Amino acid sequence: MNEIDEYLFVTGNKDKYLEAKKVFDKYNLKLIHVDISVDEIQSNSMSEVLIWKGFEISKILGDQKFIVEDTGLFIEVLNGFPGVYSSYVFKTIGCEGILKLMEGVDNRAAYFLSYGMLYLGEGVFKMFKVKVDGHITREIRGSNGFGFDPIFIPDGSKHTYAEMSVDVKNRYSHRGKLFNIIAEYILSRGIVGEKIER
Ligand code: ITT
Repeated sequence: MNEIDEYLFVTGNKDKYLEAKKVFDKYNLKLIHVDISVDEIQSNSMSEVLIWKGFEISKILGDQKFIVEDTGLFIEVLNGFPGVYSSYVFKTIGCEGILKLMEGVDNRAAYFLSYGMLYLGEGVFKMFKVKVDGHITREIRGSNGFGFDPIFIPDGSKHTYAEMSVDVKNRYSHRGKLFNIIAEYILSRGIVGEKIER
């Protein structure tokens, strides 16, 4: 594989990388894990936070092509909480805390929302967005995955993400779908081919 087929995935979360890599492998695109921390702005807009983060990272990586992704879990009965605060809420109250907040609540509807930013160098980027509907369980189920995986069942399945292998989770999940769309975009635009011809 030529080095110009490589894309960097900038994330502090190794599990996110492993899921995304499995999708890119399928397309023969090479995804490399890079962990770079940059200051993040506070905003209710996930895409705004992501664009800011992407541009901060581009100052460090120069014209290398990279992907950043931001995900949140939005629970209907909690007016979208934890949403943009998912990372903080997971670290503080975790899955158990969410289940406690929802004790005795019948409306379990929730969704994962993921934004992906593909940075192509020279200030050019593309944003992608995927939403996956599902519901919150009444108890912790499964031990695979990470984050809110043990309490989220995507529509179309009877299992939580934490009861699925990475391959099965990728078939249902926000991240699986997002990286499929990004890979298809890269290949359909011939971005790899364009670079090779130079
Ligand atoms: P980055 O460095 O890529 O930002 P992160 O772990 O902070 O890594 P996000 O901001 O995208 O990732 O996600 C916010 C939180 O949402 C994260 O800490 C998890 O608890 C949860 N989360 C994200 N993706 C998830 C998934 O696929 N399954 C379960 N929980 C997820």
